[in-house]
Amino acid sequence: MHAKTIPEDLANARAEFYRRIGQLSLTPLWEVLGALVPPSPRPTAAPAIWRYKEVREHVMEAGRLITAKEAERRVLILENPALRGNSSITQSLYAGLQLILPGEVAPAHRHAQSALRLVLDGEGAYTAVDGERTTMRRGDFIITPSWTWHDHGNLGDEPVVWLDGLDIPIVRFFDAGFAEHARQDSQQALRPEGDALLRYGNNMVPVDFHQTSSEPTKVFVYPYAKTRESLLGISESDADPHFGHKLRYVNPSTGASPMPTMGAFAQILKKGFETRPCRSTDGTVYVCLEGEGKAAIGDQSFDFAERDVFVVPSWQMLQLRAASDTILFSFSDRPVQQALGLWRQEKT
Ligand code: GTQ
Repeated sequence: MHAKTIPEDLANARAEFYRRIGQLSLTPLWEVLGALVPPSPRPTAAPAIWRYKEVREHVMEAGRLITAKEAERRVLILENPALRGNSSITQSLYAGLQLILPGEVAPAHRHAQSALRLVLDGEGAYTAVDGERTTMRRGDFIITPSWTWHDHGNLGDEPVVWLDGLDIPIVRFFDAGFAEHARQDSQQALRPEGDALLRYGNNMVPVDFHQTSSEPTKVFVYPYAKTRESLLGISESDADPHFGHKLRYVNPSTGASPMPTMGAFAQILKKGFETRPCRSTDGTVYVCLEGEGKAAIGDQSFDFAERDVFVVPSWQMLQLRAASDTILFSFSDRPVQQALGLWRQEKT
């Protein structure tokens, strides 16, 4: 409600009324309506960037202070500076940098929360999902859908770091979180590496396999080599003024997002390209996989380089400029908002 001047005795009567009804856990809507039903989104999340060259040494220091097994997951959470203490990068999403050292195992567990990984640094690690391993290569996009068993390990000789994206705040919002530890740290291999891609990832699926659009894909790895091939292959054609060349990852058997709660995207911006400003209601986490550039987010501006992570809160105008050929990965809660009829985008 707008602050109007009202007679003092009326103001006192109201205040006394609020106090009295407060004892019955009642509160007047008219004092909060404007904040509850704003004319446009007012995200509490702030634009922010985590520069890999600054955070890497701290991720490595965590590796000297705690083992992957003791930590269960050795992760430094990327906490939005305006949401400290919430383990959130946006209102609905969690992100973190996970480290696994040579010889280590992050023991098998499963949970209601869905996770995605984007491999940033190092070689030789694997993730196993429901009995199948996949080698983690830089830029690979790997998913562990809700309630799938997953463990990570490092068979190589260098530290491996990836970005985790989870729907932790969404599941927390619904108070719908469950989790379980497996009896064994590493899952028994039920299928050879590559099996899921062969069965579900080659524009074919098993003959009697059908899914609804809310089911996650069985394709749990989207190799960067394929993503890159597509982006580079189309990059000489006309660019979209707002997105450059931008593709979304799909569940190939439904066309929906790989998992129901998080959508993921990859785009290429050629050297010197500047996108026109655009905003959408899905707060989005970006990762620079190749190249470098500048991201203008609302009234702030960030220079980004390879492996940097930055966050664009809901309804903040985003304008990207590529200083060299640049490939960006991004993820958001877009499929949730679309399923609920809430998602909006504005191009200017
Ligand atoms: O790899 O299973 O960053 O369970 C947070 C929670 C990673 C994981 C996170 C998790 C994981």
